[in-house]
Amino acid sequence: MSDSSRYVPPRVWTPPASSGGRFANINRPTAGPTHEKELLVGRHPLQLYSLATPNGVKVTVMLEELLALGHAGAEYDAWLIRITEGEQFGSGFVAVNPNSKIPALVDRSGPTPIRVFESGAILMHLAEKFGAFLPAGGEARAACLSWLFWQMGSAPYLGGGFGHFYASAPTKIEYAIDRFAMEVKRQLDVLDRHLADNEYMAGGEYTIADIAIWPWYGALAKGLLYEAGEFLQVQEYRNVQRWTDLVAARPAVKRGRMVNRVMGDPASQLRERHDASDFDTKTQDKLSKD
Ligand SMILES: N[C@@H](CCC(=O)N[C@@H](CS)C(=O)NCC(=O)O)C(=O)O
Repeated sequence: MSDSSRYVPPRVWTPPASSGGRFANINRPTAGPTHEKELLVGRHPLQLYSLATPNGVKVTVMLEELLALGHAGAEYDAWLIRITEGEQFGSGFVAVNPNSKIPALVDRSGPTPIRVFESGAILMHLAEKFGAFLPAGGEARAACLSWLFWQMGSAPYLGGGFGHFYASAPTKIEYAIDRFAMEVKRQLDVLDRHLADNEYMAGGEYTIADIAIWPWYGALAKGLLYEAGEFLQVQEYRNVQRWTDLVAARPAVKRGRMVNRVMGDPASQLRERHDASDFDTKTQDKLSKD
């Protein structure tokens, strides 16, 4: 790797042998599959291919919320995609998501399967399909969609910007960390001011805006992302703390965050979910006793 303070970009960029950093092995400058691998299909109408990162958790929380409301059509199989092993580049996954990123959903409830990728699109697809967690119209719908798309535009500065340079990059670059810490603190303040006057993101009602924002900014507020709680003084954002606790207390949220999880307490890891009873019988602590 070159000394970044002396780096002069050449006229034409060529990929380095290794860019360093924690995710260097999955970075490449081209799209498309790297190998043949079909996706498995279970018995439920909805097939999810994912991992319990913040983007993945949005969808499993949504599905668990829909099931909790009694929508049997939201039954799902959640298959594990290990992105650090390059499984997002298998031919079957790329056919569902040409962008090779989790989460990806195939809705098999109709005559022809419908593929949906991008977590925001998946949340909207499910909300519209079941008529839930997306207000029907007026100010509440506009607020819900505004905050949903705020999350889609903002989180890359948190993950790809701040998280990358603070926690994953091979060298600590003060300029980059300052730039993205500034932006992330600004984003937390945006949320904090809004949540001072609103119980949930879209007003009085829990919606897909909360479901999208909580896995990123709730985790950040609790110091669970990038071990950056003290660095960013997250406890100062009192209204974000209140809302984070409110969302975290929901039973469907507690279940949704366990699905496709491969890290942490074994009792919190339900690596694949194919039945509601799996939460009681198939978590890693139970499986490893077999
Ligand atoms: N905007 C996308 C982001 C998805 C995304 O970045 N997924 C990451 C995990 S959180 C991923 O699959 N990364 C694998 C890779 O970049 O190769 C969404 O909201 O669905």
